[in-house]
Amino acid sequence: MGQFSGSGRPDIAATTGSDAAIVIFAQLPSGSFAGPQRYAVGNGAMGIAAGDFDRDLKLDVAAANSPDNSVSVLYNQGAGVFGGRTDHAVSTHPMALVAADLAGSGRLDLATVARDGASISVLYGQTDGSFGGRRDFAIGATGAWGLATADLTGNHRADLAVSVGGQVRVFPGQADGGFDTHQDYTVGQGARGLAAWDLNKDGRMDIAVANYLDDSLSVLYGQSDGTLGGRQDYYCPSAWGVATGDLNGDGLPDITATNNWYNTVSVFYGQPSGGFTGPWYFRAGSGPRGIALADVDGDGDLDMVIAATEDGAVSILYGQLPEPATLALVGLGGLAALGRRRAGRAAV
Ligand SMILES: [Ca+2]
Ligand SMILES: [Ca+2]
Ligand SMILES: [Ca+2]
Ligand SMILES: [Ca+2]
Repeated sequence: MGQFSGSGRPDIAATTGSDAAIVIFAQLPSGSFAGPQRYAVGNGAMGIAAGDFDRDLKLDVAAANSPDNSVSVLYNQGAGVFGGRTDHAVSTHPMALVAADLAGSGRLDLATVARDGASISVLYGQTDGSFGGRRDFAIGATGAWGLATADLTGNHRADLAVSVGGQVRVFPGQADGGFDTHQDYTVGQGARGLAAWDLNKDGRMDIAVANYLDDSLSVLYGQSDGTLGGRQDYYCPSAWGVATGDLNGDGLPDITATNNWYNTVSVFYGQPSGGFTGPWYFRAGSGPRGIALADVDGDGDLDMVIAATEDGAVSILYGQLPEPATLALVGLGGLAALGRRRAGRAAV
């Protein structure tokens, strides 16, 4: 199962920031959305991630509660109804959250990046579907925002990438589920969201990162020696969240980024000769931050799901439509759009 509600269509989950809740929008067979259904989590939930944590074929969800220094886990009891939350302590002021099999155990683990704790906290998936054995890994700086996971070093393990200040720091995965000393790469200032994807289709994972203070998007390409290099920068005003996918269906990965102050989304289209053209701007909600891509309406093309902080709404941009359809008022925070193709994964 890839949907929360089992309707056959992707549903949407979002954190609400100050509201100590996550919200679920369940997509109906008609394509409209029910909800939002609210579920209590800790205070100030920011990051959100989904996955089948207890492997019962029902998609579960977790949120990182920044002022509470905790992660809340909610298990899907069926048909998109979630049980009470289980909280786990993490390092100070968690921001982004990812769910992935970091330890190679076959179970999903949770990792969150702590803005003031200057560390990554990893909660390891246990055989009974719970989380435990927390380990922290030092980032070496405060102010971290974004977190992504992929095999960035080519070591056939899940690595972690963190955006902090004007850098991306990559933590190579180790055999025991731990992470090695970070490798640092300079990007633009005020790095926020980041995404890992093979953007130039050479078989190695790359990184796209939104640089809020520099009004730019940086792309770093995976190199044959396991490092990142060949940085390219693109103008992207007030860049905050990032997501990657082939939006125009030409087989080349594209990049999207929210423009927080400009109430728009930027799209950068991959070029056959390498690199990207853009930005093309599309209107989004007010103060857009989190963005995720999924084929929400099932018509074969990727749609954008955007969480906006100022008007507290989740918006969807369907395929080629120029204007987003506002769903309903919700709060702010991270965002996960979830579909069959994304079972066990989530975008934040
Ligand atoms: Ca489950
Ligand atoms: Ca690549
Ligand atoms: Ca494309
Ligand atoms: Ca679509």
